[in-house]
Amino acid sequence: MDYTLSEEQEQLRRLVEEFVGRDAKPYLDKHGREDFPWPLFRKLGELGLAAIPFPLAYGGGGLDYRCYALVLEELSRLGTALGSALAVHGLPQLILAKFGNEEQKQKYLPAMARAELLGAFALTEPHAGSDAQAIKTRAELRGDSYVLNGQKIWITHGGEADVYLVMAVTEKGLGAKGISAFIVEKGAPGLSFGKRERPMGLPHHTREVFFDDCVIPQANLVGNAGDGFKVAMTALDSGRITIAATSIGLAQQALDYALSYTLERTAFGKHIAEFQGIQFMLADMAAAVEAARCVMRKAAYLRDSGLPFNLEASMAKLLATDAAMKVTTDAVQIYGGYGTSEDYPVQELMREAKISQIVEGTNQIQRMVIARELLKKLRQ
Ligand code: COS
Repeated sequence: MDYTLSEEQEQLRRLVEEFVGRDAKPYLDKHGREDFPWPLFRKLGELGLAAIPFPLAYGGGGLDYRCYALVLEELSRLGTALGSALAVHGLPQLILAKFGNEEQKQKYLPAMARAELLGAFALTEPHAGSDAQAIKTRAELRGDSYVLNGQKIWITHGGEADVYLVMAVTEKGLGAKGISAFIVEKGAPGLSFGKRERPMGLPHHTREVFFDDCVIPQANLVGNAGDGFKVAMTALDSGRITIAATSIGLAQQALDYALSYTLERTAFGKHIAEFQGIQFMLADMAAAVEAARCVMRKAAYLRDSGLPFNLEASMAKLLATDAAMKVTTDAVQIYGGYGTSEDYPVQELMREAKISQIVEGTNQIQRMVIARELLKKLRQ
């Protein structure tokens, strides 16, 4: 496994760096982060960055997860506004690419790759977050339609997205085997959205999603009835690599801000970079970012090689988001009072780091997955 970037990867990184400097940062500085940044998302499509690891045959980039992670990391130097949008858009793409039938792939994947359609992933419910099997949204087959009733919460891109990958119960009492996955298009009768939620550190657009006798064609079932839990877990395994990548990008940015600041700010007649207390903080921050990056790249490498990777993906998510929390908190500390000011960027990065420890499986869930995998290996 090679930790250096190939020429192709370096070109890709530079393409994203230029996009961030030329388009994304000026746009977000001007318009803020409250609303979904549609022009930037469309631009990602034009640049061929909206479907990096998905099949060429359906308009995707056909690149590997290491490239995808690299793009997400570089984008997330802006904070996670755009990186997490791309990562979330990737969950329904992954599910359709892996479990969708030919008709579903043709219908959605090319348009999602061009960023003409935005995707969302709808699993979480008010009483079912970590315990994903406990979802209550029902889907009943009536004639040649499914009728959905229930509620989802904290849905990133809720109300904005065109294509929702929704997990719902098709047969009660079967636990995981009673859950199925569906495509619900925006505009489906009986689909509506709640008010905009304002989770700390997620810059834009999560909403509740309601299904009130929501009618969708039977053809919108993805995979077989009863496959939905495995479909969702499979997507989250890969999603955890992407959350690790976005967290590493924002942690690296916080570290870079802190490093520069220590050479600007003076105290007691010298730059604060001269104080060993500050130097030790910088060293620990850099070590945490680099360690997380190595594990994240290993998880991506295993996935690219067709090897089991969910243990490493959970480790990467755990280490990267904890590193992001530590590094951004220390960056605020190094900036002192200014670090808490909205006029400086590091407090926002710290807020974003906090939510990264919760989304796509809390870090307690990652520990459960890691321990299960370790014990499974021992029992084999
Ligand atoms: N990939 C494929 N299949 C998986 C899987 C995975 N990663 N994890 C579990 N499964 C399968 C199991 O093999 C089992 O199938 P069989 O009965 O055929 O063996 C089935 O799914 C049920 O598995 P299990 O009993 O282990 O499920 P649990 O309810 O114990 O849940 C955890 C497992 C906790 C790992 C799961 O609920 C989880 O990841 N929760 C967090 C959800 C999350 O990330 N939410 C955030 C949403 S997006 S912001």
